Amino acid sequence: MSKIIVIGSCGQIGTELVLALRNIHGSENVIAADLKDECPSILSNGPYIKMDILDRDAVRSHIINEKVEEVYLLAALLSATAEKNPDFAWRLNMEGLFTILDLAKEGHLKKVFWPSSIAVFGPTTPANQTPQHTIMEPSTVYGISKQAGERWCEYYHHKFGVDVRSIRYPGLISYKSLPGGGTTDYAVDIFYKAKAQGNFTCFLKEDTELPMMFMDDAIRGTIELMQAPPEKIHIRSAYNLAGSSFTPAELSQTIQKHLPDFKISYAPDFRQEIADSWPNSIDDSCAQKDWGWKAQFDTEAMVEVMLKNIQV
Ligand code: NAD
Ligand code: AKB
Repeated sequence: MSKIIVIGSCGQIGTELVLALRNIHGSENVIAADLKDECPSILSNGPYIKMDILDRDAVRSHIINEKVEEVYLLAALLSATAEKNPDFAWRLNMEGLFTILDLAKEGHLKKVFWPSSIAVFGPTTPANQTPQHTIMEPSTVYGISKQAGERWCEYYHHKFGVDVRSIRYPGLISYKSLPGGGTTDYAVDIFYKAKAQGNFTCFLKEDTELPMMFMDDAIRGTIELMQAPPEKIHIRSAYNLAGSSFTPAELSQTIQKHLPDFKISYAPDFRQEIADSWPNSIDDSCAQKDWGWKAQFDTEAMVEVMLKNIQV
């Protein structure tokens, strides 16, 4: 059985992705790796290694010595954190990608997954049903790093035959792990505050529509993309993927169907400008056509599962 490593495994996506991959490939074959000293107890059913993606030599040695064949590279700074530390965000988000793409180019890896984001789009992009191929002038350091990363993934595929695959994730909503510094994080926090205290102050304006997705769909989409035969993957930058789009006001109305006394108020901060530069909704017809993608959770279904599972 070939080995898989998930780098950035202790974050919002990594936690759930490691669990899903271990279910498919066996716990001992999926290595969780992260900068953190210890992994969350939820991942204690398999191997964990402390790894800094910026330590190129250590990453190379581990992957080559352990005969790892598939990498999921999730370590990054997200949009809000990146704006506070642009130099480091650029370094972290780009250097790690080159380390992994180079290992693949040298023949050490068979497949690479590296996530992109709706942040590749910018204020000049058509905001509604944003197409796969369109104007991309991102205005955040995070978006610039993701757009550059997409270009490099495509380049390594075309020039060197690297089997790298990617998705432009929307804002992800989950209850098993918390988000780590993004602009869409409000759409997770709102559930904790709704259950714990019955009210929530949102850092975005009430009418800020953004593309979102429930984590189960994101994990399934990631695995389906990685399992698809290479001849079906026609896009080697990153695929648009859509779940459901909503505003903070619409999300709070859906929550109120379950918790009628829930109240929301608004205090927009620096993240409003980031959100205003992103699309309202996404056209994912290329992913549907190429490898059969289809979201399963709409906003109502997502809200029901979140409220049922969040413990406060
Ligand atoms: P996260 O912030 O929750 O997790 C990132 C993990 O990377 C953390 O556990 C952190 O400790 C680890 N990490 C940071 N620096 C590291 C380093 N130097 N070496 C090793 N590990 C390091 O992020 P996430 O939400 O899980 O996102 C994962 C990827 O998916 C990122 O590339 C992100 O841009 C992308 N993405 C996420 C979303 C989302 O809504 N969560 C949406 C679009 C794209
Ligand atoms: C963020 O808000 O930064 C992320 C993303 C959409 O990339 N959730």
